[in-house]
Amino acid sequence: MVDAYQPQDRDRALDRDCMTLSRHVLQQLQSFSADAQDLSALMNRIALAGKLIARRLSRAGLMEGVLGFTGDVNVQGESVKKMDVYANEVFISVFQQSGLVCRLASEEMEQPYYIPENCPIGRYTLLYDPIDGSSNIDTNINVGSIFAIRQQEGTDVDGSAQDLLQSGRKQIAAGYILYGPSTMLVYSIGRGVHAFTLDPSLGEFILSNENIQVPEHGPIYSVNEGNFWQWDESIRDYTRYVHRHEGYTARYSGALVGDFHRILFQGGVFLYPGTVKKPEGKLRLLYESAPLAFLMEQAGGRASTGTQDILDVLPEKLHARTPLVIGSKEDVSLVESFIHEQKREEEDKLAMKR
Ligand code: AHM
Ligand code: MG
Repeated sequence: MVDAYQPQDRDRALDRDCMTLSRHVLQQLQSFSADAQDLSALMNRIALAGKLIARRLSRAGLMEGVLGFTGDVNVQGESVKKMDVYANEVFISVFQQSGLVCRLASEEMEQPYYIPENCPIGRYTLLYDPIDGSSNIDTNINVGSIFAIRQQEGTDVDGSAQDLLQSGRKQIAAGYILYGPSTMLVYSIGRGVHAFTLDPSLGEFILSNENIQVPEHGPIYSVNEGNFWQWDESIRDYTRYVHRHEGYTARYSGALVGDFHRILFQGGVFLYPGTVKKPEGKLRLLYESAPLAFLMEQAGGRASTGTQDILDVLPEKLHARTPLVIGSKEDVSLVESFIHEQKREEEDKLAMKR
């Protein structure tokens, strides 16, 4: 016999379907103040950007002019993909006539982009990586977008963006969108980390995981081991350690957002250390490492350069890079212990010479 349908079942299902991103922000802040409305509207626009990008990615193989390179090289010296350009412009478009964001800074633009009509009242800057992991696009593997919101503290029209050269503790919100088998948006406004899944039938991001906590330790280590020859001895020692101990498993997708997402849910550590070719690593502080560090700390984990908390790093320029070690507390500490050990040995050697 089928159980009788209970009105409370319907209420629960409806309540779940109604927990949209904008409602969740307001609920978190427990306020309808202007600031709360702003943050809710900001997240709503970012969600719209995510939906537009997800839609284009889902049909990329069927459309002309979506996949492949543009032929240009960006400020980072990397070849630009057509999807990078599209996604970069989507974020600008969704904030036009919003009155919210005066300035946007991204991986794809040498200098910040101003939306003049928003600037008299727009009090926020959006920092973002429009398509993270773009090498995955042409083979239909997951990619993401990363974002952070900061209060705007300057209106430098010379593009130097001096006020952005502050620590990640200045972020008021951060998150990412993962374009995977389903599209997910994960965010924090400093009150825990929450994940939303895009329900295609509604066209809305609906709350799927609230108050995510990363395990204290996890089995995953995520690093591009093809760079082994380029690493410091300490990072080589760490990888030798996990190779020789039971309980570790390697996962590396080539898209930080996907690798981070797995660690957030299952525990472990992601590393992109400095290399011979890139002594500061590959990842950019302001719109890759710092937003994810904000999320990881909110989820009870840690993010480090190896010697300093990522959120304390002061960037010297807009597109500054940092080494990144991020994930479960115990696993980040283990990587750091190898780095400290190497430093100590080097100091001892120096002292002996004197
Ligand atoms: P991108 O933003 O230009 O795509 O670069 C960042 C990506 C990360 O998503 C990923 O972790 C890393 O670069 C992969 O780099 P590599 O191919 O050197 O392992
Ligand atoms: Mg990136």
